[in-house]
Amino acid sequence: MSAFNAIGENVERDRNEYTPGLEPQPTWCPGCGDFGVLKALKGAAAELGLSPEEMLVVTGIGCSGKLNSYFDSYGFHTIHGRSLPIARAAKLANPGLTVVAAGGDGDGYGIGGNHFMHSARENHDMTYIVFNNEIFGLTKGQTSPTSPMGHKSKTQPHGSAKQPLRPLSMSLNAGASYVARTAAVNPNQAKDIIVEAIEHDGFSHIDFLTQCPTWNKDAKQYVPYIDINDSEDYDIDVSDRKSASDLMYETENALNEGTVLTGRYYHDEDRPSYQQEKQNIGEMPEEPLAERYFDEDYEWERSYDMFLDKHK
Ligand SMILES: Cc1ncc(C[n+]2csc(CCOP(=O)(O)OP(=O)(O)O)c2C)c(N)n1
Ligand code: SF4
Ligand SMILES: [Mg+2]
Repeated sequence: MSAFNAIGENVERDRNEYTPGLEPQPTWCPGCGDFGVLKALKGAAAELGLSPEEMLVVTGIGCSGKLNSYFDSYGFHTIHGRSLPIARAAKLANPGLTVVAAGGDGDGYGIGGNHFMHSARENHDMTYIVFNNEIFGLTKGQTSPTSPMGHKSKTQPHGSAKQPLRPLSMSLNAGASYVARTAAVNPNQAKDIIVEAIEHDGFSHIDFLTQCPTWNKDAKQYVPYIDINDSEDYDIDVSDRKSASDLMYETENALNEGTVLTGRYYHDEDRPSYQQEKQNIGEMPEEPLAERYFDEDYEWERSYDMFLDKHK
């Protein structure tokens, strides 16, 4: 694929460039939806012409958290629920980096829910992919925040008595400026959505339905799916919050009843990102923070000397 990279060169990139030479092959189970995310992310990076050095993939803990081991770029495998604060710090320190944060539904909607809500509210410029398999996969199938009511698992043997969390509605209401849902069974749509999300300046949230054939037999494969942007049965204006909100609510109900709706729901192209707001008020440089530690000859300066000078 051909595209212009960050320094304006026309480069040809192939999705296989993001396959690490040294890492082991993915250890995900056969048929796992996580393979679909990896494939879509590689396709999106190639289409955007991003070199591995221009990207950072930050992950949480879970089967989903292994994503950055299998994708060749800068990577940071953090702790459970904490991918977003690390991703935010990296983006603030190096505004030129393309930052993708990723993790599971337990990771992002459970233990990391607070970070999710506030990253959306603050509109941090990054793409957040949540692998939503509606259970805790790595720890062998416990009920997660998105497990449907009545879902039986080892932790809820008589069926979950809780209503599932509504990830799209939560994201929109918290303030995300791009919200979409896709599914591993729809790799072309998934790739296109990741391209759009990365190109978007602000917090883009993708709820990515990833089947777990090992522990979540109930969820099946998320097929057949309906693309709300292509279907004649749906008429959505993605720039209109009310329209997005209504269809998200319907989508979340439909999933619990077995109908899989996917697509782009909301895209606000006008709202400045947190990084832009900080730059506008002069609180954030446009160059990477690390470059401040170079002297005129482009040699590293000792950072504490600079801090001492600053406080004299
Ligand atoms: C603080 C903390 N609590 C609990 C765990 C155990 N743990 C590891 S992965 C996981 C759940 C993973 O589920 P999810 O985030 O949905 O990812 P999946 O494996 O389904 O991709 C849990 C509870 C942990 N590693 N750290
Ligand atoms: S346990 Fe489920 S989510 Fe984890 S690798 Fe296997 S199929 Fe995928
Ligand atoms: Mg999960």
